[in-house]
Amino acid sequence: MNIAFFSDNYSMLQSCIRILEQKNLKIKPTYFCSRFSNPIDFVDIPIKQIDIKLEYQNLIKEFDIIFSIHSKQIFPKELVEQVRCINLHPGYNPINRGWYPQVFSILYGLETGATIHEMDAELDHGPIIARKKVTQYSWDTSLTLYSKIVEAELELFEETIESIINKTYSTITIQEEGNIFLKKDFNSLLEIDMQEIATFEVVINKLRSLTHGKFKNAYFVDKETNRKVFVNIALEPEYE
Ligand code: 0FX
Repeated sequence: MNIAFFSDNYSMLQSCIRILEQKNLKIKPTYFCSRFSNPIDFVDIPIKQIDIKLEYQNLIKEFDIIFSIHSKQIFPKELVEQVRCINLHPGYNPINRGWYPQVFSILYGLETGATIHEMDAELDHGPIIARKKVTQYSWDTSLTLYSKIVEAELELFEETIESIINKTYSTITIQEEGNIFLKKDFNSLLEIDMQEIATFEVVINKLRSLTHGKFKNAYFVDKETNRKVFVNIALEPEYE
């Protein structure tokens, strides 16, 4: 069986490949990334950069299943209608479809988790094969929540991969459309308006939603020098 894996996230793809190897499945995998990635960053994974919009007709001929493992490309309607395309999403569909789901979950107090689903022409949409919620705490930041979500995604991948290959799974379809968050929604959060009045709860939630390791997300502009000053928050619950 010819299976394509589209990814723009090296560590996610590497973890999925490890799972495939452990299961010793009879598949012929091919790896693709988008122009948003540099194939060199995929180190040991032989990956080819392609534009899915230009190549989808060849993909239809060549592959039985196509996986999106954090691929930054939009899959064309013709492709998802003619080949079984499966998306591994770092959000709990349909609550947080789209970009950086955990950021918006923290910000708006939404549940989150991971979903593996058949793709249709809409973003992070289509019959759900399996989904898993992840527990959130008031001290989670984007990074700590994201790490738990990735773990849940890999568990889902491991639990469902055989049934996906053998097409023995069942799906559920959710009627509600849920929420979609886009990259521009994330970008619009980054500049802090120093004159805005808010409760500590709102401020702390906003800062923890934008605190993700070394990423420079939230910032204010220093009045004197006009330089951006990046802001992260450190949170530590007491021992139980
Ligand atoms: O690969 P990925 O984890 O996922 C993203 C989207 O969230 C997902 O919905 C989509 N299907 C996929 C194609 O792209 O994204 P990443 O590796 O670029 O970022 C991982 C996390 O890092 C993100 O959830 C938030 C954080 N981050 C990332 C960047 C680039 C930041 O906080 N700031 C940033 O500038």
